[in-house]
Amino acid sequence: MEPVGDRSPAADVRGDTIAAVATAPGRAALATLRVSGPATAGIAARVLRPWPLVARRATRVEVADAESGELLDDALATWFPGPHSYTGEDALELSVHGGTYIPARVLAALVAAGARPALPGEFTERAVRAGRMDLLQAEAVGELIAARSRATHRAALRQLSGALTAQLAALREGLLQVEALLAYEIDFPEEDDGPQPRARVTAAATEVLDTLARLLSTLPLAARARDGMHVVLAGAPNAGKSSLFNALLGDPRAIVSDVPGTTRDAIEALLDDAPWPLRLVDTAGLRDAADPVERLGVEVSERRLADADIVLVCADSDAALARDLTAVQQRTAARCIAVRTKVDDGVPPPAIAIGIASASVAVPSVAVSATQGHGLALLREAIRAVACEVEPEPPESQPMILRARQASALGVARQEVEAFVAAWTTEALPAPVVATHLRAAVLALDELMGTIDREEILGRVFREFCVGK
Ligand SMILES: Nc1nc2c(ncn2[C@@H]2O[C@H](COP(=O)(O)OP(=O)(O)OP(=O)(O)O)[C@@H](O)[C@H]2O)c(=O)[nH]1
Ligand SMILES: [Mg+2]
Repeated sequence: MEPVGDRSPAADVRGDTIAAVATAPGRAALATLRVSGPATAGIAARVLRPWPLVARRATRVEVADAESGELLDDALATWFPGPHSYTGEDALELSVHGGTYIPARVLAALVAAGARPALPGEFTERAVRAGRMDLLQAEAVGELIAARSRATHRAALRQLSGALTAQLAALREGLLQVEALLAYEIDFPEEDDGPQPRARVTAAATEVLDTLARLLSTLPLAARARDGMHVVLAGAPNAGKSSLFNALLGDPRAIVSDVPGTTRDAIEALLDDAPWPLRLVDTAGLRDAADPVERLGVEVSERRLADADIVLVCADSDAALARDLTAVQQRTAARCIAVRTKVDDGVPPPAIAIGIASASVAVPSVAVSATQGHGLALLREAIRAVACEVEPEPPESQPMILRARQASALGVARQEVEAFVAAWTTEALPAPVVATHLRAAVLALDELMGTIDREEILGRVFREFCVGK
């Protein structure tokens, strides 16, 4: 369900029993309700027949209103006695018929039987409190639900598996190691030729800095996974840009007509692809338009061209393609793909290679027919290949920073370690004073992992969540 604004941070410490509809409202075959807390069995006994149920096995039940005895639904119930449940508490999941009426009535019956409607993210928050998952994994659950592309889905799954947690734990361990080396320096300052010379402290701290930098460098990748690669379709009016845009999407989103200057505004759509989703942008044809509205559209096209990662330069003749490719390259630093449009018989005209080669050898070229579907798969492949060059996919083993909260905590840790290294190498301050920077870096990581300032951080993280999750 949609996130709900207000969330009292202290509410969930009460240990009462919560209930929620976990699926989105509206017409649907099924809906799921969840109950969690110490009174779950008592509440289930009042609304379900039969009860008790075999643990962790979906069982067909009747759901009834305890007060009136009215039958509400024929449903499936699964009983998860704590601690072997999502939340770590006694929990129940009900799969009822969907729509708006039945889920609302069943929730009301659960509340009448003693449950409290759950706050956004309260089930996952309880899972964190019970140690069933850590805070970063809980954030990954939020990201997983919000995922709109293969790239964000993969990144969220990686974080859910604990990859980021493991790397942060290793970082923290590294910092403790530097602290230990430093403590030795503080205790035995005179032993210059001791086993832990100053350089070892510097080297250990620099290693921590490298790991921090590697993690922080993944933040733009998360944005890329979310926003996609900007692929702008450009060219002269009537070149077939909107037709190609629609054909790539498999959906007639943009208006197509034989009147040049049909598209006036940039139209965007997200097309999921690997390694990055593609943000396709159809634009107004580039020309010196007399019509003021069309001219505005051309200005928008020029702006979109400047911001593009990849431009599909579209033209329906070889001469126009060579000319427009040059024109586009003057307006943008983006990578270009030359697209010869309206090749309905599927055979690229022999001149295409020559025309493109004279403009720029590095530009891949593809011949397509939007109406017949020829060349579309090749074009997708060409876009994918260029996208991988613009932004290579991170290795599977590299966890990504997905949220601003994570980036800012790691940023603080990096600043502190940098300040430590600067002070330590210049020997500007006594060791115990320099050591405070290391402590501050450890605290930033602890806050990130949710091991300190827990109440405030949990409140902040789960405010963004859905009810029922
Ligand atoms: N035969 C054929 N006609 C096409 C193809 N693609 C586009 N057309 C036609 O070309 C004309 C222009 O197509 P659009 O997709 O509107 O062209 P555009 O580049 O978006 O034009 P503007 O928005 O005016 O800049 C329309 O009449 C389309 O039906 C194709 O692959 N084959
Ligand atoms: Mg158009």
